[in-house]
Amino acid sequence: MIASNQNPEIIELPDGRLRYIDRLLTETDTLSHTLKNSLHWYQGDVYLFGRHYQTPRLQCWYGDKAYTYSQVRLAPTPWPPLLNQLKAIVEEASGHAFNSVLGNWYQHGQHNMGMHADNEPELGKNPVVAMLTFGIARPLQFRHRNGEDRFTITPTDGSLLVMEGPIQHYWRHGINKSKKVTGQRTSLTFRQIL
Ligand SMILES: [Mn+2]
Repeated sequence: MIASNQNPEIIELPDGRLRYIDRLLTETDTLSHTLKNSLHWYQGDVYLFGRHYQTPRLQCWYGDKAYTYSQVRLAPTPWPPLLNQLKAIVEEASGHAFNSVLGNWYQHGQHNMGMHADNEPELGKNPVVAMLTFGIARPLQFRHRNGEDRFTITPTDGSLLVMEGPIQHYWRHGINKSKKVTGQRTSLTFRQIL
């Protein structure tokens, strides 16, 4: 893994902002392999509309404080050294501090992430979420709550995408299922829990 020093591309959306660094990390194969093999991945359980569902992807969670995600409480978990190292790189590149990370592992095209906003109260007023992507690129869809504005970005291997400003209030984001997907994607989404 090599961390580069690049200026981010700034994407101004109505009511939100993204910053994107295309190749923050290069030579990610070993890193990606290690993350898949060493982190504590599990099939998550979400509670929506009065029912429990298995998440259609694997997840992992590490953080200094408890976090409630889709009404499931995640207990504080110590950081493995590799994740600490990645956290430091992401903090340096984004200019924000983080104390938790939620990982997602999309093993095939039927794994997806429904449209949602990362707007839990413990993330504060304007949550900053910084996403590292490994593996194949899958489109991340953004939909404004006004029902009109849309935006799609396809974060590539080794990229960093930072969501900031009021974006979590006005926009939802998600990853669709696709029959065309030919490989696996993992992401690490760093957050600051207050
Ligand atoms: Mn999210």
